Amino acid sequence: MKRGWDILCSVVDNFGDAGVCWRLARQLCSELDQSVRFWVDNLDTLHRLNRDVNPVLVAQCIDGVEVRCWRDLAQAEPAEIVVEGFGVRPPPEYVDAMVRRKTPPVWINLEYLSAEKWVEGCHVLPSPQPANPLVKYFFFPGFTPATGGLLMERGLCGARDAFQRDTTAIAGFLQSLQVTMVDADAVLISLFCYDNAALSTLVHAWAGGAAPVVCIAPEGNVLTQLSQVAGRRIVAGSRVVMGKLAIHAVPFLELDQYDRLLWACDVNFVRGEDSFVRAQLAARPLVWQAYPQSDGAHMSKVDAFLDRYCAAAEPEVGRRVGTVFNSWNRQSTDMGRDWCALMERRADVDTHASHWASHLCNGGNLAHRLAEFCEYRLK
Ligand code: TRH
Repeated sequence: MKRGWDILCSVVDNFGDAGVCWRLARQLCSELDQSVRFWVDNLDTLHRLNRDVNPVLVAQCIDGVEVRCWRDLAQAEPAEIVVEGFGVRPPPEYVDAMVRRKTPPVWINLEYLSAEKWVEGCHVLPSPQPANPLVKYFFFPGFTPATGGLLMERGLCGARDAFQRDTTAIAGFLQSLQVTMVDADAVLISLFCYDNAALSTLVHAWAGGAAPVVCIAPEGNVLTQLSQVAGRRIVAGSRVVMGKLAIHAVPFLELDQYDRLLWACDVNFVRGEDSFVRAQLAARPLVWQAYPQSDGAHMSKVDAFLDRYCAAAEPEVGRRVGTVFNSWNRQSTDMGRDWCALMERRADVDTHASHWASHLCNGGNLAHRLAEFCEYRLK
């Protein structure tokens, strides 16, 4: 049934919150024919993910989604389903209007992704609101049937496979980024990470290794870090050679282009939440940096993911993957050595990444599960 949705997105920092909420909004429209308003407080960030978004318009329709400016939310009549991304608080006027609705909206708090076991016990738990008669439901993405699943568009795996088989399409894509593969056997790596003290040792391992490496780094904090390691200024468009390593700095890509980058590369360094999921769905090996938390809580997330990711891997391959993830997240000087050990088993790591992606593609689809849950609550 066609329902009205309000998706509320506040961009605290970085791109992940907008990336996840925007993906959900698009998929609800295109695959489930839902009517979606997307309320966002930072149109500039959304514009970087999708250049069709005009950052100065307070209302516009993009990919079937009505994109609206957050400041108009207080005056809006709430939709049948309200999804707040990552606990963002709607303005009190809007909540009052939710209370006044004849049928209360289904109110969802879309949570952060974690592979930890406790997520299953909290998924779809109701949270009665102390100040009003509304009930909010926690909706957790996750890797098991007892969670909300992952965001993945219908046809994603088919499009990825077709692209990965099409060497002309890959060459054309790399050319569009002005990346030249001087050596066809070079290991192609995309690099997206938080500030990480282990980057220096990794770059030196790439530069001094036996195999040529091409590292594609989209614009952002990573270019500042690479500049420090290389001892020269690296900006979008720069190409820097250090021994066996060629660094190509490219502009920040739109979401769909970024997917292509992940599909094209042999290994993807990703971070946070959304690029982390997209790299898994790219069916290529990944190295994930979790969003660092001062109390070290991110390491539990890394361990929980590794438990699932490596469960079906050959033990030695799983061990090497785990060692690299740990060194990267602990920002250890062992990172260079651990990377080399991982690459010794490159073929097995590739196969494992491909099996994992198939496992995910056959698993839960978040947009569909969320729509089913809301429909059930509305009936
Ligand atoms: O930007 P992030 O660090 O976002 C994070 C996470 O969401 C984290 O959970 C949250 O707590 C923190 O912000 C505040 O990393 P993430 O989640 O991978 O989001 C990056 C988005 O940017 C993702 O949607 C992919 C997209 N992207 C592009 O579209 N083009 C690019 O060139 C790059 C590098 C990324």
